[in-house]
Amino acid sequence: MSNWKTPAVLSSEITPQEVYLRRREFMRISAWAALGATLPGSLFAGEKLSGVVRTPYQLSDPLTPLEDITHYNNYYEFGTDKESPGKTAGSLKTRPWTVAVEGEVHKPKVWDIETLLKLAPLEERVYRLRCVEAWSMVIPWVGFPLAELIKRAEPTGNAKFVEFTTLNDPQQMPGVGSPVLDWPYREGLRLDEAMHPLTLLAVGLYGEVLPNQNGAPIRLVVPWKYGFKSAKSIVRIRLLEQMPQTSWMKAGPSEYGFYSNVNPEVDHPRWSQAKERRIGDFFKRPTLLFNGYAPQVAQLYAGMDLQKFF
Ligand SMILES: Nc1nc2c(c(=O)[nH]1)N[C@H]1C(S)=C(S)[C@@H](COP(=O)(O)O)O[C@H]1N2
Ligand SMILES: [Mo]
Repeated sequence: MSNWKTPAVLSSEITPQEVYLRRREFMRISAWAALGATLPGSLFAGEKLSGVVRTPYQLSDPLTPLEDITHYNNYYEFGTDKESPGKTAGSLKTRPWTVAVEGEVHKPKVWDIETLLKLAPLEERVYRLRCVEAWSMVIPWVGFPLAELIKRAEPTGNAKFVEFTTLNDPQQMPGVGSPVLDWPYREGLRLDEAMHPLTLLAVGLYGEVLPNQNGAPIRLVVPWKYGFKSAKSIVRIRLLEQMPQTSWMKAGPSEYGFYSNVNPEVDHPRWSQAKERRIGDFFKRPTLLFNGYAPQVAQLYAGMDLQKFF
């Protein structure tokens, strides 16, 4: 992380006015939610997360405003347009919530979300998110490394891949009635990618509990891969010997490979990946190999033909 610096303050401590005003609005909503809350200590979207620590995993790029991060979303379970999740994901019930860790592990376990929130120190990390649709954002996530959870499961010698399965509940998710994807939404990583220190399980952003539309209560963030690899609202993590099928591979095998590393030189069959539009910017900027994380992750793919393993 030689070119990264630990900041003097958390981004959530220097929030712009807009964020501050939204936070007050959230706090009003949270106060109402607290009145009806059944579980003491439950955390709702917009509540401030305590004990968040500073880490060197920060970018100097200006942060994308909270308004854009929470109102320009891909979350197909809540509709395929960017505005729907922000309007309808309120119906997602994030408590009670469990995440099952199973498969090729010595210690399978069903984790309660409240326990997961205390598994490891919550870190703030500012990462770029590059969507396969050629736009990008800069997001101050709060979370902990996925490796912290996987190592507690003690993978067997057979474990080579990790499959992520997300919630599939037609009662709460109007989009799963549509055949646009094979539900539940499934994603996968190689075990070494999953154990990489950059790979995060996020539970918040801008210092606050994750808004539903961003994948509450817990979602994956893999900053060097296209955004669709970062599965939202995860309910199951399964270690496997064989490479799992993913929802996007099934939907379009020639368009979405298992790896899906950000690569300006490998175009999507229907559009170029050479440039991207940072949300909020007018001009496009060049896309960076591995989304700019090449110094940290390129060695994972040494000797691989990235045109073939796209
Ligand atoms: N369960 C689920 N996870 C998902 C998606 C989805 O439709 N369903 N969309 C993906 C895509 S395409 C992107 S770009 C990111 C967007 O994350 P954000 O809305 O928090 O920016 O979530 C990913 N995770
Ligand atoms: Mo995306």
